[in-house]
Amino acid sequence: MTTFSNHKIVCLAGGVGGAKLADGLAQIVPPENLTIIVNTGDDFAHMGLTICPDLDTVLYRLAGVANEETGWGRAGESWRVMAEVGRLGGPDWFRLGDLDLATHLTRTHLLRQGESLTAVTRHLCQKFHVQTAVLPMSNQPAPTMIESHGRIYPFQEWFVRKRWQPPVSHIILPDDVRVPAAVSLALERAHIIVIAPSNPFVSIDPILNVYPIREMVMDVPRAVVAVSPIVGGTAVKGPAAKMMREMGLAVSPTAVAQHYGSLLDGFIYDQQDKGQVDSAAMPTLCTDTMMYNQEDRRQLAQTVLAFAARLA
Ligand code: FO1
Repeated sequence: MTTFSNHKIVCLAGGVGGAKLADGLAQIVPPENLTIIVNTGDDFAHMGLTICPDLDTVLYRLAGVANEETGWGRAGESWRVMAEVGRLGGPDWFRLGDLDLATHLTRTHLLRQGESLTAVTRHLCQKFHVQTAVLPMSNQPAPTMIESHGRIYPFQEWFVRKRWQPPVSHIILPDDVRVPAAVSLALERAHIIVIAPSNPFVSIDPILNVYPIREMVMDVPRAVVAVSPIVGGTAVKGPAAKMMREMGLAVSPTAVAQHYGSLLDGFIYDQQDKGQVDSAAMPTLCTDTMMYNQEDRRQLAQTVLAFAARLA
C-alpha cells in the first residue's frame, strides 16, 4: 500500500460524500500532508447560533463520532433541547441535537470573542482529536442562495425546510469572498487536489468561487482529479441529480466532468457507469466509488490518489 508520505494533498469537500472521502484520505495520508477545504456556503445564523453544517459533517466524520444514519450530526445524539424548543413554539425545522448544540454554542461564543472561523475550526478539531487540517473556504460569510420561480431562498430554507423541492432555476453565489491565508498556503503547496464526490453546484462551486481559489486550483502544476457524485443516473445522496435535471443538464458522470471542464486532469466515476465517460477528453478511472464503511472509504482514497499520482 502506498502511504503518499511525499505528496501534499488537498481535498475540496462539502456534505456527506465529501466527509466520507476526507475520512478515507485521512486514513492513508499523514496529517501534515493533508488539508480538507470545506464549503461554508451552507452556513447560517439560526436561533442566534452560527451553524456550519459541512465543517461539522467533516469534523464529526474524521473524529469518528458521525451519525451513520443521517450522515450529518453526532452519533448517539439526544434531542431534549429541540423537543422543548418545539413545545415552546420555537423553530424546530432545523434539528439540532443536544451534543451538536454544544459545538454550535462553543463556535458562536468563540466567534463573538473575535476569533476567525479558521481559528475556531482548528480549536474544535483539537478538542475532537482531529489532526488533519480542516479549513473553512473563507472566514467571511459566503451564503449560497437558491433561486426558484423568481423567489430566492437562503440555502438551508431550501434544503431542509422545503426539503429541496422548489425547482432550481439558478444558484446564486456571492462574488466578493476572499480566501483565508491558510487555504492559500495549502493550495500553493499542493501536489494533488481531489474534488470529493460532493454536489458540484452547491458544495464545490461555492469553494471554487472564493477568490482566487479557482485560479489557484487551475495553476496547480500537478494533478487535479474529481470523483463523480452521480452514479447509475442518480445522486448517491442529496439533490444533485434533481438540480441537474432542473438546470437542463444530463444526469451523468460525463455532465459532472464537463461542468468542471479544464480544471481537471483526471476524472473518476463508478463502475455502474462503465464505458459512459469519454476517456479521449481526459484521463478517466472507472472503479467502485460507493463508500458504505471505513474500509470502502480507505480503498477509494487509495485508488484516487494512486490515479492522481500517475497523472502528476
Ligand atoms: N439536514 C436535514 O435534512 N435536516 C435537519 O434538520 C438538519 C439539521 C442539521 C443540523 C446540523 C448540521 O450540521 C447539519 C444538519 N443537516 C440537516 C444537514 C445539512 O443541513 C445539509 O446536509 C447540508 O447543509 C448539505 O450539505
